[in-house]
Amino acid sequence: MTIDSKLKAVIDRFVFPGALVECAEIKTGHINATYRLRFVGAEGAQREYVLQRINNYVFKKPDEVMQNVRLVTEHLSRALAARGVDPDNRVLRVVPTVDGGAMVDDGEGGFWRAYDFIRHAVTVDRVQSADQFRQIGAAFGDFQGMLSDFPIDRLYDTIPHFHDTRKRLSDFERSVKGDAAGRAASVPEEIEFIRSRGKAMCRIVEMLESGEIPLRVTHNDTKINNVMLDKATGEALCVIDLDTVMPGSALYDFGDAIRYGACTAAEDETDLSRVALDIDLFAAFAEGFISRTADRLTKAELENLPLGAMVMTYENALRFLADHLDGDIYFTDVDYPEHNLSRARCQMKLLTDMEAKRADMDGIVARLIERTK
Ligand code: GN1
Ligand code: MG
Repeated sequence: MTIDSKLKAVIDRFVFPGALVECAEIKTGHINATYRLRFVGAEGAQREYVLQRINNYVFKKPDEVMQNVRLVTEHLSRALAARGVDPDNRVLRVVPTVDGGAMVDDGEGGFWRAYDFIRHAVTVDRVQSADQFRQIGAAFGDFQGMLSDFPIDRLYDTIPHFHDTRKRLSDFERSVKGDAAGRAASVPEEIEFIRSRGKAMCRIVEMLESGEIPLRVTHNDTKINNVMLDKATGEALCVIDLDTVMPGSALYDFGDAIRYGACTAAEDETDLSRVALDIDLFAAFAEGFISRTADRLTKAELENLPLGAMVMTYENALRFLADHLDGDIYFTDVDYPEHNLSRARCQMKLLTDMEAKRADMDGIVARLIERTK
C-alpha cells in the first residue's frame, strides 16, 4: 500500500488501533475529501474508519463544526440508549486525536476528523422503492425527534445564514451584478425564474422570525445518501454527514430530502422532460417522517412540510445558478462548463412540478397528520 506521506502524518495523529493496511479515497458528495481506512490489530481484528478533510472554504470554523458534531452524536447516543438501543453502528462516533481533540489541523489549511466506519451498510444515491424511502423518512424523523429536547443555544451556527432565503437572494443579486464569469447575459430566463418567486420562498424565514415555527436542531443535508442502510435487510441504521447540523427548521430537513429523493431524475439531469416530483415517493417519505415526529413538531410545522420541499428546491436552484454566475467557485465538482447551470435548471423544473402538485402534497400531509391523532 502506497500512501501519501502527508496523509500518513495526519492519520498518525488519531487514536487508531493497530497497523494501517488500507487507505482508499471514497468519491462522494460535493464538499469534503473522504478516505476509508482499515487497521489490523494485534489479534488480527480489523477495524475500519472514515477519515475526512473538512472543506474549510465552506466551513470557516471547523472546530465549531466538530463541537456541534460531538454534542449532537453524544445526545443521540444517550437518546438511543434510553430507548434500550445499542448506539454502536447507529450513531457516528468521533475518533479522538492523540491530544484528546476531535480534529487534526495539518498546518497547511487542512482540518481532518475521523469516525468509526458504519459496518454492513450501504448508501443509495437514488431511491429504489417507496418502502425504502419511507424508512429513510422515519430515520430523519427519528433524528429530529431524538434531538427535540437538545438545548439549541449550545449549537454554533457553523455556516451563518445557510438557509436564510432572504440573504441567499441578496447574494444572488450580487452574483448577477458582479457577473464574474461573464455568463449573466446567457441566462435571463433562469434569473427571472429566481426573482419571480423570491418573496413567496422567504416564507419559512418569516415564520421563524415571527415565532410561528420554532428553531430546531437541523441536519441540513438530508439527501438519501446520508442515511446508511443495512446491507442485508435494507433497514435504516445511521444518519451521517453531520457537518451542517445547526439551528434551523424541521421544514428544511423534510424539504431537502424530498427535493433530492422524490425527484424522478438525478440532480444534474439535462433532459428536463425527465424531471418531476414523484408524488408516491413524496407520500412514502412523508408517512415515515410524520410517523416519528407527529408528537414532536407543532401543527404549523407539520402543515408546512410541503412548503419546505419547495423552498429547499428553490434554494438549490438559486445556489447552483449563483455559482454558475460566479464561475463555479462553491460547487467546484463540475464535469463541464455548464454543469452548475444544468443543476440549476433541473431544480427549477422540479420546483415548477411541485407548484403544480402543491394541492396533492398538502392533501397527503393533512391525511397523514389526521391519521396520527
Ligand atoms: C452540498 O456535499 P453535499 O453533496 O453533501 C451542499 C448542500 C446542497 C448539496 C446539493 C455544505 O452537499 O447544501 O444542497 O450540495 N452542502 C453544503 O447537492 O453547502
Ligand atoms: Mg453534505
